[in-house]
Amino acid sequence: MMSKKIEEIAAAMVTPGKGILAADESSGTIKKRFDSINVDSTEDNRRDYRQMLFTSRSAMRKHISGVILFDETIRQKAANGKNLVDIIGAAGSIPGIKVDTGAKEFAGHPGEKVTEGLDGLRERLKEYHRLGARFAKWRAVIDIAEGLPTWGCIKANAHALARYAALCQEQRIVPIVEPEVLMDGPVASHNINRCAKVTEWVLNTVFAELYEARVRLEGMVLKPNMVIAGKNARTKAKPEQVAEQTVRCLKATVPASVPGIAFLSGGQSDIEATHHLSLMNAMGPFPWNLTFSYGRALQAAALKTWAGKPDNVAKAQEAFAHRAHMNGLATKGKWSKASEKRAA
Ligand code: 5MM
Repeated sequence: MMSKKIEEIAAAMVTPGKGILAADESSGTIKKRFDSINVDSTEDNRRDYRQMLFTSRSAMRKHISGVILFDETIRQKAANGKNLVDIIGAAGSIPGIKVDTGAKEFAGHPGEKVTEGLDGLRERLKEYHRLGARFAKWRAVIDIAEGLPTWGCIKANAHALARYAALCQEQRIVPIVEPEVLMDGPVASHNINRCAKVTEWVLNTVFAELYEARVRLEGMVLKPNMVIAGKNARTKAKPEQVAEQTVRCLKATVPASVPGIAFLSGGQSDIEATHHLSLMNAMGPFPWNLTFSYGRALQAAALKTWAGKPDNVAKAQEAFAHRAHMNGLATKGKWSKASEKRAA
């Protein structure tokens, strides 16, 4: 019964036509985003911004299956006194929560990080479930650089992801398992082939750890990076190469019992992230649904349009709805550059 419920939630999170809004920026990250539009990162501004997203009716109802929240947001009320969590639920979307406490310097491994947050996690999950969260997220980051990543870093992060996922399922919460191979590597040799090798290594390690931790794959969602060249790579890969190599890598590593894969955008432009997802879905069918769990690639246009001004709320919601719609098309392999124009 317990696992059946988890399986149903996981399936709903990756329904074709819909995807996940990652709105769980921690204090440092949301400040960076607000700095880019010259808005102070106050509690009220953060609330107003996120309220603007969650009350964007057309986006939320039609294309957003779930929203990942930060601890502050899951406890916050909208200006009219309603809980933000209830606003998300009323739109037919599932509230989720980021439960890791951040990627920290990994002792003995210069240049690498390990994600923390396992201490007290069982109790925190109980509270988040009471507050309305039905899924959670934990993000591990893996850097590509000269001599990196190390086996020690991949193993430690995969182990933590698996322990987190098992605890979530124990508490009837669907774990989003997010091992992110970063695009920001400083080395010019960080091309698509290197990303493919590292991503395959990481995903194989993560699924071995999930198996040992007795995580039910039917009740989880994987949130990986796409296989893509690093930002400083000498050669940039074509969209078709990104799609082909990502699908090849996932087929080689992700068991068919996983219901869905919701990609992160990782620093890709809005259009790139949509284009890549659409190309992949056009190559299907696959054993799992392929969808989005974007932060920047879903929010960038809306954030810029909002710019902290109440008068801009309606326009910002339109920008968000447009991006959500485009990515909804991409989950069915039906997006094209013409769709952007038609919708505009
Ligand atoms: C929304 O950003 C999430 C939280 O990041 P921090 O812990 O660094 O504040 C982040 O985990 C996000 O969910 C993933 O990176 C995917 O977002 P992008 O922007 O890469 O699609």
